[in-house]
Amino acid sequence: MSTGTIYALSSAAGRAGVAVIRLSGPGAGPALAALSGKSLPKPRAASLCELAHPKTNAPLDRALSLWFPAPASFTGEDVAELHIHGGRAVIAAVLDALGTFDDLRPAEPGEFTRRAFEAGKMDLTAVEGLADLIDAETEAQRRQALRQMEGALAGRVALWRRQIIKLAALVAADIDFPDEDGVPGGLLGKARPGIKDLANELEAELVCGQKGVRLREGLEVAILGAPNAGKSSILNALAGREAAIVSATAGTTRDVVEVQMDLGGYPVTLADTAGLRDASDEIESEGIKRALARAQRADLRLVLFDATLPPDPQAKAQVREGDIVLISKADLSTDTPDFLRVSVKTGEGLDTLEARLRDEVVARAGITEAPTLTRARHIRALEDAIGALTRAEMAQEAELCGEDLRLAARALERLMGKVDVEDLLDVVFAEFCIGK
Ligand SMILES: Nc1nc2c(ncn2[C@@H]2O[C@H](COP(=O)(O)OP(=O)(O)OP(=O)(O)O)[C@@H](O)[C@H]2O)c(=O)[nH]1
Ligand SMILES: [Mg+2]
Repeated sequence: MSTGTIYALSSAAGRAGVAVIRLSGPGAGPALAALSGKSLPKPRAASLCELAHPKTNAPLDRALSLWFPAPASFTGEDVAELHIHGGRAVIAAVLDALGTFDDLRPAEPGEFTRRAFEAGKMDLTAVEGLADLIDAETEAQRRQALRQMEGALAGRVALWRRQIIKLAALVAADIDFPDEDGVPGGLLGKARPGIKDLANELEAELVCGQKGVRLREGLEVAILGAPNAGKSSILNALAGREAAIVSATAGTTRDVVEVQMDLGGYPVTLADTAGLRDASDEIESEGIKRALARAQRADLRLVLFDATLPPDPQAKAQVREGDIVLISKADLSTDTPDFLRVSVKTGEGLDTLEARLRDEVVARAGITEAPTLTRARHIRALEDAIGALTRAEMAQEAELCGEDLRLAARALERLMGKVDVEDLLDVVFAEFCIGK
């Protein structure tokens, strides 16, 4: 439980037109009154004030203040906001003045949001959605985070939980009236199809959930091929800048070179790697080891074959289902094999490659409109719920079935942060920066 009155700069650090300092807790009102030298302004209306240091009376800044009395505030407590000029010295002076109040202290990272959670203003998935919204770098990430913050995921989870509770009531009735319908265990038999349907629905959700997690974390695309096949040239062409060194010397790229891209709203990390061959050079061998490790964990791989050479056997051995196979340096050879031909010299095939990449990324991370799981934590909770539902469906006795349904409901409650949250909270809120 977080207590006392906290304050922090809630806008980004550094020079800006306006900076926002936020206070939350019982001391917020008295501090605002003392700094502005007048009584509290009308709730939720901007009011102009001259801020002065409470001890020395020296003027600090002319500011806008906002007053949100409890409980109608972000944290559910008394909240005051100061919109001051965003110069570093102004911010430092106002924070310094706030530090002179005995009952005020600087906020911990995420502490404002934590108070909102503890006041029941947000469930844990909404808190995570807010953290993701602040961190969102692409359009698709922003949409996903906003939906989650607005409770789309929580709404679905609550619906599933209600279904489980209904099924549990049916099973409990079976314990109380075991011979209902003249058939022993009749009600348990009635509950079974519902349990199975729900387990299937959650199972389908897991598949979408993997996409949600990928969208949140970003996808990895690795570029593989023989030395000199033109991998770095492709990376540079896709990135639109000279991120990696290109040269006619085979074995130029040693380390993994990464470029972050926004492909149609989806975040992608493109990784150029060392050309695959049996290298005797120690540094190059290490580079090849890294290339293979990267290829292993990549969501998608581009495998290049030089149009002027016979297909390289080591690169060929790497090709697996789902990879995009490319023929590079298409300008140097007119052969037309069945693969996508590209040339960075003439630009041939580059648009097609980009469109293909985008399609593949959308297929792996694309979310349509349904809210979805976005974190490993959500996936685990859902897997626990599915496990418990599957056991419940197979249970021969109503007591055992009821117990597993209870466990399934508990897994969903954990997802929303309603139970077993203590160790989770520190992890979730540590993602926030101070002032959020
Ligand atoms: N004509 C032509 N030359 C190309 C093309 N793409 C790459 N090259 C040339 O091929 C050579 C190797 O290109 P890189 O992009 O460095 O190849 P790489 O696969 O990264 O090579 P390593 O890092 O050594 O494994 C350079 O001289 C490039 O200019 C192309 O589309 N057409
Ligand atoms: Mg290279």
